[in-house]
Amino acid sequence: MMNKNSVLQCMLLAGGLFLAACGHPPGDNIPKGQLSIIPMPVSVKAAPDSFLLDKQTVLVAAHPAEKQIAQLFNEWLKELTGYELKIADSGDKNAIVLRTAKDTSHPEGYTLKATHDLVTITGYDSSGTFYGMQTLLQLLPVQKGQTLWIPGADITDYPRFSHRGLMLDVCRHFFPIDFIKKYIDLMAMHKLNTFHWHLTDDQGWRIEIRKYPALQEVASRRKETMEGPYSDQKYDGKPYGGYYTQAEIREVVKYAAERFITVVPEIEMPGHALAALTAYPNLGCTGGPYEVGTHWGVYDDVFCAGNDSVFLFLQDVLTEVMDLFPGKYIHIGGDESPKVRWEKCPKCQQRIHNEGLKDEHALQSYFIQRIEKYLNSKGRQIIGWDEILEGGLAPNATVMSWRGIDGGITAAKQHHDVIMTPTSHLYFDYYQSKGKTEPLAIGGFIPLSKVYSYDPIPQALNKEEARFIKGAQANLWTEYIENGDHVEYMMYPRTVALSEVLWTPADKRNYDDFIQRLKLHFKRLDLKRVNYAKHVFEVRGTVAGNGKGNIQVKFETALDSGKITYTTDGSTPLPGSNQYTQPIRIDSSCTIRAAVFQDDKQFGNEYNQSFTYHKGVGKTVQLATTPNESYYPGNAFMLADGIEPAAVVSDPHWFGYSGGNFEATLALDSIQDIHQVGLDIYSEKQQWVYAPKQVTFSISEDGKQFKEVYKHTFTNASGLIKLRGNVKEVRGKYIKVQAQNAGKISAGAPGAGSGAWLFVDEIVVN
Ligand code: TNX
Repeated sequence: MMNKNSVLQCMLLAGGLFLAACGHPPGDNIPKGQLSIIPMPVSVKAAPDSFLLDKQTVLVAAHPAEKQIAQLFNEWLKELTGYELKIADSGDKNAIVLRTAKDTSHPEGYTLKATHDLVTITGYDSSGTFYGMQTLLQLLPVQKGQTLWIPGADITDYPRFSHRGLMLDVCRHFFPIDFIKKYIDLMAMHKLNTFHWHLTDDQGWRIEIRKYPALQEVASRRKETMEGPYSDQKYDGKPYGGYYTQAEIREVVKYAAERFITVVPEIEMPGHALAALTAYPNLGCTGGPYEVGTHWGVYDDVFCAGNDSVFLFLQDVLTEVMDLFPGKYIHIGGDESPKVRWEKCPKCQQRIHNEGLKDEHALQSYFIQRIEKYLNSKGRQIIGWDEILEGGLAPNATVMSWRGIDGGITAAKQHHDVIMTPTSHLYFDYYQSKGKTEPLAIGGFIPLSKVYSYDPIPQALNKEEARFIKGAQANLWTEYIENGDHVEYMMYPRTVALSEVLWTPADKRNYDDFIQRLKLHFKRLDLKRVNYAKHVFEVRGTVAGNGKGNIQVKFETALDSGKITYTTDGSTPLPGSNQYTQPIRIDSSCTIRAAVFQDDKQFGNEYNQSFTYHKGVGKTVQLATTPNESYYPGNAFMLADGIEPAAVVSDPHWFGYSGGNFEATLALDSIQDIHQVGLDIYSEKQQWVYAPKQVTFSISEDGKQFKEVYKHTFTNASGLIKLRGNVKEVRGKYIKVQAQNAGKISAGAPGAGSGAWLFVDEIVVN
C-alpha cells in the first residue's frame, strides 16, 4: 500500500493521469456517496481535498476520554483493515485529532473537518467527540481492501432530541450478553443514546437479585412456550429460561457507557409480574400457586397493592437495581395491569379505604407514587408506560406514550417529560412487509417509510409544551422473536430510519434521499454482519381500479434494485420470466407472482396474489359505514378487487368494524342478470372478531328501489366464511350488502362486555 508521500509524488509526477494510474478518487471530485452519512448531519459540506488514512496516520487524543474514543475507532479500523493506528498526545500532520471543547450550546454536538493533512473532530462534550468519530467511520470505504480516502468535509452536527432510544424485551425470549453488546454497538453507530432493557415480565425474570434467590431459580424459567400464532393455542413442551448475573449486567452497563449509551432498566409493576409471583406467591392477592407465564397477552395476577411486604420486596429489588444501573432513570412499567384481583382482595380494598382512594385506578396511582417516592429519595427518577396517567400521575414521572400519542400529549400539557413510542410508528415487533413469506409477527404493519415519516412532536402541542417531548424510542417485544438474527431483521433498517427521525433537523429529512444513502449504509451493516431486512429491494405490488371493471397490478421497488419479472399462471418467477414494464391488467381469474432480481439473485419477498374474477371486480363501491382506521385497506373499491383475504386478522384486505355494522353498495356498469351474490367474512373469537348476526343482499335497477334477494343468519360460525347465495331471475345494476354486528361480547369470552369486531371483504357478484 502507498503512503501519503508516495501518493503526493504520484500526483505531482503524473498530473492529469493520476486518476487513471492510481485509481484513487481525486480530491476535488469525490463521489457523492462518500458523504453519505446516516443520520444526516445538521450541516455537511464537501471540501476539495481528501485525506489519505494509512498505517502512518496518528490518532491524536490528549485526554483519557478521547483516548478511549480513539481506541474504539481503532477496533473498527482493525475490522476493516487488520491494522490499528498509533494513539499519540499530539500531532498536526497525517493525523486524526480528537478533542473536546466545553461548549454547552448543543449537547452531544461536534464539528468535523477533513482536509488534506488533517482530520479534526471537535466535540462540544465527550459524547459529541464520540459521535464525530461515528461520522468519520461513515466517511471510510465500505468494503475491505480499499484505499482509505476520507473525502474532504466540513461538518457541523448535533441531535434534535436528547432521548434517542431502543427497547429490547429479553423476557419473552432471552438474548445472551454478546448479542446485547452487538445491539448496543449498532445503537452507537446510529447515534442512539438510551438502551431500555425490559428485564422482568410474566414469562420470565431476567436479572439476578441476590436477596431473592427464587427469582433466579424459579422466576427465570418457564415450563414451556407458546408456539405459532396465538389463535393456534399450541405449546412447544420445552422448558425455557435464562437470566443475567449481576457481573454480566455491570459489564453491559460499562460497555454501553463507553459508547455514550445509558441503560434504563425496567422492572415491571404492578402488572406483568407473574414470574415474580411464582417465586414469591405471598406477593399476589390470592397467594397462588402461580406458574411463570407460558403464553402471550395480559395476565390477571399482579402484585398485591394492599400488602406492605410487596413494597418491601420491590424496594429491596430496586436497591440492587440502582446499584447496578448508575443512570438517573428507572423504568417501573405500569402498563396493562388488570384490576380484577384488586377488586376482590380484602387487603387492597382496605388500602383503598384507609388511604381514601376513589377506586382501583387510584390504587394503581398510589402504588406507583409510593415507589416513586422511594426512588426519588435515592436521587432517581421514574419512567412509566402511559397507563401511569390513569388515576393521577406521580409528581416527577416521565411518561412513555405507547398506546398512540394521546398519553404523551396529556403528560406534556401537565408539564411532565415524555418519550414517544407509539404503536402506530415505533413498534418494531409489527410487520414491516405484507409479503406472504414474512416470519410470523404480532400483527400491525409499520413499513420503513412509515417509521421515517414519524415526527415525535404531536401537532396538538404548542411550543412551550413541545419542550417536554424529550425524544422517542422504538420497542422490540419478543413474543415471536426467538434469536438475535430475527431481532436484527425486525430492527434494521427500521432503526436506521429512526436514527434520522431523532437526530436530523425535521426540515432536512427527505425519504428519497435517505433511501439512496441507505444503499451504501447496507454495506456498512454487511461489514458488521447485521441480518437486516431487505424489503426496500423487494417488489411492491399495488392494485388499482378505475371503477369500470378494470383492475391493474402495478409493481415498484423503493430502491431501483434490479429487474422485476412476473408470471400470471402461478409459477415461480425466475430471472428469465416476463419482464415487467407496465401495469398488468386483470380480466380473468389468475395468480400473479413477481420478484426482483439483481445478477440473477432474488431480493426480498416475492409478490404472490390470486385474483378470483367475477362481475363486480373493479366496479365502484360506496361505503355507507366507515371502518375502523386500523382495519381499513384504504379504498372502498378494494371490497371488489378480486382478492379474497386469508383466515387471519392481520390480512390487510379485511374491512374491520369495532361494534358497528357494515353497509356498502356496488354499482355494475349496466343492468345485468345476476345469479349469485356473496361476501367474505372472518370470525376469531379469541381476537374479539365475530361473524355478523345477519347478512342481507338487496338489488336495484335505479339505485333507489332495492329488493332483498338473499339473506343469511349466523348462529355460531367461526373461521373464514365465504358466504355465497344463489339467486334466480334477478336483474339489476346496484347490489347493496348489509351485515349486522354481533353486538356485545358475552361473559366468559375474551373481550366480554366490549362490542364485537366485524370483519368483511370481497363483495362477490356473478
Ligand atoms: C403491549 S407496550 C405490551 C407488551 C407486549 C406488546 C406487544 C406495553 C407497555 N405492553 O407487554 O409485548 O404490547 O406488542
